Amino acid sequence: MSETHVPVGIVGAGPAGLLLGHLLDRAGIDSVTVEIRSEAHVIDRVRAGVLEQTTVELLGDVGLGERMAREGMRHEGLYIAFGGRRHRVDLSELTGGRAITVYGQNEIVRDLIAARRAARGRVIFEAEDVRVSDLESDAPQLQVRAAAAAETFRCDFIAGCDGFHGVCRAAVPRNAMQSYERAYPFAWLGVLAEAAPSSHELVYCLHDRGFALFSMRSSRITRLYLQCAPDDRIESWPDDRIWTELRTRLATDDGWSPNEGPILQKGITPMRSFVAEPMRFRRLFLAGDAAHIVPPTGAKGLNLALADVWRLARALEERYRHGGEAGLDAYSDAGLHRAWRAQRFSYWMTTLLHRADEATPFDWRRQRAELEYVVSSRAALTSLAENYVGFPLS
Ligand code: FAS
Ligand code: PHB
Repeated sequence: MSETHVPVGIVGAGPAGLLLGHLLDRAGIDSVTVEIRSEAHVIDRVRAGVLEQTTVELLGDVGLGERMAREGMRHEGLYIAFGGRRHRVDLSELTGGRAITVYGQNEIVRDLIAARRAARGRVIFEAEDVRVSDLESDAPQLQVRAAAAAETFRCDFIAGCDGFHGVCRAAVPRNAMQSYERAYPFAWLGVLAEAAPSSHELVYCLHDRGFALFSMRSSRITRLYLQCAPDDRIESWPDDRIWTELRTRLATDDGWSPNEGPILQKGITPMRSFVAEPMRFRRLFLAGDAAHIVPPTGAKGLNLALADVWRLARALEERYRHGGEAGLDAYSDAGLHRAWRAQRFSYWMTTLLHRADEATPFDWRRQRAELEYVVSSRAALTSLAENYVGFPLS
């Protein structure tokens, strides 16, 4: 077993872990990233698709914007549909010119891995037996077994970027962290279809039969979601049933409906809200889904994860350059402020646009009245738009 010192040990090579390694490298701070899955798996995993303007600017500022600028799709608006009608939300007009960009999370991960490789950054894929320990000491340990060799890294700091089911949060003593959680009585069935998107902007839809979302990945690939039961199994959703349901829920009086085509990928995602407080235990810092989960209705998860590591990298740079701990000490409060604001918005979008089985006729009529208010009030539209395009980093 070899033991090496490295300033920062990063657990998880999702968007948060990879971006942190990249930002630290630009600041001249050495790190090692360990990931249990293969490189191909983390690249092919289909997840987020909507980037806040703030995220696009951040990636552009750190040399990761070239392909995104070429292949990403800037959207200045989106649609909210109900009662058979689409209502356009002019994000740009309502926010002084800000917008979102549609660019797949897996494309960001591909760009990040290429950047790590170009910088000869240490990213260990298919790591086994990943453990963090000695968290109460000034030199926490990160242990991995890779390619049958065991390795121990003595770190100054560990960044837990290992998602909701990772080892880092689980390693924090129970009495040192409080968690807040809400599980939703529905899930999302997501599909990737080889079909040219029939709308240039996203369509969020509430139908009597439940929620549906029309999104995209490119001029050839449509991304679609529909609300299903939390315990639904993908086997009970053959492709023709999926298209019948999407056609029914998304069709609008003006004759718009999604183009159909071969389904390339499909999966079911549970819906939950989760926050762990604080986002730090001694020299372990949690970032992204390891610290907080939002339901994807507000398209905030990835954006929050990247904002966390932007903040953590700045704090570590301050620590290594000037010896200051102020940024590290402020990391958790600043992260939780942004996370709870995104939790509020994501909860609101989720309850606004999903059909809850236990809803009473009163709840259903009130939900409809809320939708009618939102699409007819400039104040409500502005609130939706500013939350959707995202707030400046802080
Ligand atoms: P990730 O979960 O992406 O990465 C964590 C990594 O850690 C993984 O690669 C995992 O394999 C690894 N890991 C786990 N345990 C480990 C261990 N013990 N040792 C080493 N490595 C370990 N967000 C948006 O902003 N916009 C959207 O449109 C959007 N849509 C979504 C749609 C779906 C279907 C889903 C599921 C999520 C969506 N999200 C969206 C949220 C999503 O993108 C997450 O927030 C994002 O992946 C978080 O990134 P990370 O924190 O890096 O966590
Ligand atoms: C996506 O394109 O995958 C997507 C878009 C908007 C969401 C969630 C996911 O709210």
